[in-house]
Amino acid sequence: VEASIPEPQREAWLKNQASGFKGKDQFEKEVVRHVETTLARSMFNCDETAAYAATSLAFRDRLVIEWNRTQQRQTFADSKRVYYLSLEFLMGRALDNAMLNIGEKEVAKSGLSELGFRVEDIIQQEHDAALGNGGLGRLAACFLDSLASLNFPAWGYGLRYRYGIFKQEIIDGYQVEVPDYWLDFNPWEFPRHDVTVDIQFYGNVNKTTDDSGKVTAHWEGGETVRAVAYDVPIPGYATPSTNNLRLWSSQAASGEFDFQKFNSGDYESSVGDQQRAETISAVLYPNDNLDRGKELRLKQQYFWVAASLYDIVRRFKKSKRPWREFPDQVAIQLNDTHPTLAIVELQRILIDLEGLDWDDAWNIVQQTFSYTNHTVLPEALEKWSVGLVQHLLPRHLQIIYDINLFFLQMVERNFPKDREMLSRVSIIEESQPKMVRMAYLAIVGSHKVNGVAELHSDLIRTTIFKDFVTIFGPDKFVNVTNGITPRRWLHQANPGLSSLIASKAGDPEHYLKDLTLLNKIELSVNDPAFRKAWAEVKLANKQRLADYIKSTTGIVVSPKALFDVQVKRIHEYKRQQMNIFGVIFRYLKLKSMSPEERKKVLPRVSIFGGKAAPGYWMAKQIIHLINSVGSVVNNDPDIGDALKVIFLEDYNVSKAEIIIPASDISEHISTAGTEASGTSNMKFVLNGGLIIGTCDGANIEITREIGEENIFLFGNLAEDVDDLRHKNTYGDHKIDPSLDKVFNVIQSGTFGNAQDFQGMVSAVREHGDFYLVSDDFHSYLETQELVDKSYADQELWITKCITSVARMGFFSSDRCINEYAEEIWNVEPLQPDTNNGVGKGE
Ligand code: NTF
Repeated sequence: VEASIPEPQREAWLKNQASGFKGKDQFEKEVVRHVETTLARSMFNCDETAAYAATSLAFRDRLVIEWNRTQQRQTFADSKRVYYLSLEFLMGRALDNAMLNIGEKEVAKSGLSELGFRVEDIIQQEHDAALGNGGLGRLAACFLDSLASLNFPAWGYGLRYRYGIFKQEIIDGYQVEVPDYWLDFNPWEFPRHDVTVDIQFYGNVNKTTDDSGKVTAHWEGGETVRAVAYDVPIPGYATPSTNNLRLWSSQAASGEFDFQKFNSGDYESSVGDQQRAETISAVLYPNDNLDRGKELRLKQQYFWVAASLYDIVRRFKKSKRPWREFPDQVAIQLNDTHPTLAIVELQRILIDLEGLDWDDAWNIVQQTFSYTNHTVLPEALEKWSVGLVQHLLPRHLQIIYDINLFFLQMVERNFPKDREMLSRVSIIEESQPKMVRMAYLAIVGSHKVNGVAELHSDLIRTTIFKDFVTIFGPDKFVNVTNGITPRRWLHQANPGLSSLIASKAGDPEHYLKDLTLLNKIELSVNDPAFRKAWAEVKLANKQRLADYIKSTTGIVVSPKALFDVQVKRIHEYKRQQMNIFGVIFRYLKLKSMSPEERKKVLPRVSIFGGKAAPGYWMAKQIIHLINSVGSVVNNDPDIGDALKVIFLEDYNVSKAEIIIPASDISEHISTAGTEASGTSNMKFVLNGGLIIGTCDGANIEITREIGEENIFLFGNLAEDVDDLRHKNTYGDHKIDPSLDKVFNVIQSGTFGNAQDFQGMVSAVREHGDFYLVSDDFHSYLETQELVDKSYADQELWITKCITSVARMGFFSSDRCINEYAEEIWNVEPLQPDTNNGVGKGE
């Protein structure tokens, strides 16, 4: 590209190259310039919103320059790229992260202070980018941070929802959903009105035969919707590498409304097409671990997948390489089954549009894709009715049938004796109506399938995907245990702890890039000064949360109390109901004590947070019970500080950054075998909190790393769950006596109308207790008592915390991304110093 520009012009460009601010003075100059010109304001009316806008724009200028250079470098190197396809990216705020990753937070702090602002206040002006539900979307965001920090050439592809996950308000103890319109001012995205793809839906398929007898399918007619690219720069930490997240927005293909209708006076329907097209990317589906099979969701999936593949293929074709080299240039990771149609779409492009033979095309497809499974819950495994796919994507359904046919023929050849295997593994479920099993399609079309923690990967190999291990062999199924970015989840969320760690583990630029260096702090575990500083950091973080609780709920909690936190999506399998039943049990115990006895107990603050999917009735009931218990307990004069119950509304990424560093103990108490990994468990331990949890997901590997003396494990094991469920339904289901007591109190109306909570009680008492709340309750209460006892010995507690943090290095998402790169993608980083002649000019 560069060589084609004549020398004199080239010189003029290079001489005038943009550079962004350097140092505090230039930073201030840029902020003032943006206030005065971009925002058309002045020092007399620059409020915090305007200061946030100007600061972001100054940082954005810096980002864009490195972003352009990185993209040029990657284009020039033409090496293999990773494409991470995810329907969710739960990014949270960008400004603080940009400051830290670029390494200019101190400059911003002193610059803003000279202009009359506190950097903390300015950061808080930003609206979270909440394009995700929970762990799956946040994992995608952590991966983007690691990919850029490790200099991998990688793009994320997603949807630019106009409304992210709803905002939660708690009114009279009930969840109320409020739309999250977050795009009012978003300096972090760049609309690319020149990067568009027209996406087809509906229509029909015609086949033609040429002279040689070759049959070609043509997908014709139907509706067209335009995808417009919006790009978001993703800065790496302590590296100039800045990757791209491309989010697609939908609009009417004509770009305008129907003039004919408009001119004939039919104003309302004239904008109909436009509105229908815009609906596709309008809103994120608010379900976590649940598949609802709605047509609009399938439209979202195809819209996003088709636009992304078109983009990827367009980039590949520029290199003029033969098609067989496609998998050497492109690795596509499917984040859950949501983008599985990409497998079908690439096959369609190769055979229908590029004229490849089926087998050659299919080889390319399989080598290109890999699939991550994030759940074994049957209600979350995606299936689409054949009728719906046929209607919306007629050509794709034909290809799915062909994929299935060739796959089943192979299975039949290799396993002729197992006739039932065919119906078990068929991509088409022969139900009424027939369904396309997306996970099976994803497995068949990928070269690797991974689970997200060891237990989970074992479970998918031995249960839901067992037959596929037999068919494809065990090497196709691998484990990559999840990780979290220590930049956001330690350095940014907990600056106090980060600098204390840095005093032992070396500067942040070092240990945040190689988190195993944390083990150095274990040498100081007995150093009194270090321990004292450690306790002070925790207390300050708890004070910060106590202030936040006071300002949002009006409730005063003591930072000296034990902070017990459960923040995550509300779900029966995550068992917030067990937690609140435990809180009620504690309350009853306190009530039965004499005032003197009560004074001796260790005060506890039970903190909850999390959203319920709007249609998830039981989850909403759980929220209601937590709030109802809170209003009784918090206002009971007998109880005082001994117990407080707090529900923090609208839990999201930026609130997590305040809550997590303040926890003493956090709860990760899913029924064994249901939580694929969990990632907040890692965040809590990394921030010097201990955890109480079941033998589930990544809890098991956390235990292995930090030592079982440093974690409070309880409850039945995954291998016993089936038998227990069977016993609960068909055998003698005796409720745990303590739980029975709790239920009786709920039913007596102590926490308001007993009818309101009947569903939660009868799920356990009468409907088989599917989540084993009663089976685990005794062990849960005992372990909570052990937590109290352990906390009373502060010296031992701090030892446990320091030791645990020291041993958490494994859970960096950098480790995780390196495993994907090596075992699944076969890609290498592109070092920013290997400039290849582009991007120079300093
Ligand atoms: C979630 N899965 C799991 O429930 C979590 O345990 C896990 O930590 C995250 O994925 C990230 O791997 C889902 O949200 C889904 F969609 F698969 F149900």
